[in-house]
Amino acid sequence: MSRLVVVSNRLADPRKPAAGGLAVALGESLARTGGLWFGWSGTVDDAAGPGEGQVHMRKAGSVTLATVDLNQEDFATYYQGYANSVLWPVFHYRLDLADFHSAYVDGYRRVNRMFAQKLLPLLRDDDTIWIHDYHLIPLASELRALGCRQRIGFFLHIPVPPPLILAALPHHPWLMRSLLAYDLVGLQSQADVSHLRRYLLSEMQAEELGDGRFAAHGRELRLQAFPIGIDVQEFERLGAAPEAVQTRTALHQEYSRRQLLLGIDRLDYSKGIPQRVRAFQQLLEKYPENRHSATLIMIASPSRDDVNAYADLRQELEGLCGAINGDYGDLDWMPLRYIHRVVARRRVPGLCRASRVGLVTPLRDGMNLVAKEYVVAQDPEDPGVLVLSRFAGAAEQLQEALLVNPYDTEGMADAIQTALRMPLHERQQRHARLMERIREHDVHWWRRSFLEALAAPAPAILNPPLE
Ligand code: ADQ
Repeated sequence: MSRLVVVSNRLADPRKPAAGGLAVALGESLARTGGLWFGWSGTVDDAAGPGEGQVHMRKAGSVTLATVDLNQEDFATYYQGYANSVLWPVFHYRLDLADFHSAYVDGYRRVNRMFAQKLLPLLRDDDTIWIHDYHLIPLASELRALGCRQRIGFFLHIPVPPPLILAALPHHPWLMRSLLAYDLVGLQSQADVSHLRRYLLSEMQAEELGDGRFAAHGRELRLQAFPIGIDVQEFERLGAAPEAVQTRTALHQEYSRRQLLLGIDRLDYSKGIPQRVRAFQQLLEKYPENRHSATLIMIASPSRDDVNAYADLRQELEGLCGAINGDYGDLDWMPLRYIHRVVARRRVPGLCRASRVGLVTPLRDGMNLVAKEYVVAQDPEDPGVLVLSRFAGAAEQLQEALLVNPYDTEGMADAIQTALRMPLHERQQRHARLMERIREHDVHWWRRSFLEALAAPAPAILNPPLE
């Protein structure tokens, strides 16, 4: 069996309970074959010059973790700059928030090149390489330029916008062409595949060969949707553990006469958090019977605080929450509890289960794992209702959720009201269908199906060097 080499911007220890589905999935695949996990150490260290980080190697069980430090300039240009102030907003359709600077793209290229140089000597001939996410799009083309001929797959965790949005990205021909160095590109949804397909045809004059295969610039690329799932069994185990039960019981006691609504996100403008708060306000306004009886718990963990758009969002949200609590709150009831913190992973299932409504309302999201976690945490006899943005990748699979347009405040308030009033048999039916799909397409299915597709016979034209 060929060794798996996973490359992602950040790593997790595969032996420790992981904070999210991705770390679990990757850790497990690696532990199975004994593999190598390569990426940034998370440390910024100016000892080395730009693009000259040290590699640190350590073992975690059968997995070797190889990490590289970043110099301050690399961190500011590659990570904060091009990855999080250019690619993240553009791929989430927010051209207005993108901050284009040539120093950013230079840093991004430099770090991808450095990663390729540091990774290459660690590779074996029969390795299978699986590269993750927008930080590392050009990594395969940098590896190919150094002579790497191993099978390389790429999975993008964030959405792909329509071709004309991508085309607004300075350097998009270079960036998108670097995708051709991969043997397989995996995306979250059919919508993403359709956008990238149209980009390849219109901007890259690719030839469509059928079955998701394209030829361009003398190379062949395969495109396919692999919607990421969660580790259902692990999440169920977590839900049955004492901490989850305690969290649920404490919330039930505290809110015995009230219905809880829940939002859990990273504090990110793509997650539609202010829009959700406005919809909740509209709910209280339009359906006053919910005053004193509904409480929205919003847990938004700090994220990328040093990028301007995130600091602005935090201020906006604090103002909004304060205003709603001031306008509608009473001595014995606060409509909104806003918590700017990460909650311990073991408490997430309890929080979800105690909530009658799960609000997952991103403006754009590659998938959104919270939607799946919320459903899995429910009691099948008395399940809560998922209100889900149609613009989350998860909406393609989770059609039995109440699908909403997060830009339509009133429509969202109506959907929340429907969720709060939904009869038991309808909640049960919807929940059962959602569970079926989430169980079938769990994180293990995702990993297996991607790696099987990557192992499929090689394209006819394999790896001629990029010009
Ligand atoms: P993210 O944007 O980080 O991931 P998401 O899919 O929602 O988002 O997963 C977040 C994970 O972190 C979930 O497991 C959730 O429970 C946890 N989490 C979030 N906020 C938390 C908080 N405040 N406290 C505790 N835990 C919290 C990117 C893409 C997504 C895609 C994933 C996986 O943006 O679209 O689903 O990768 O591919």
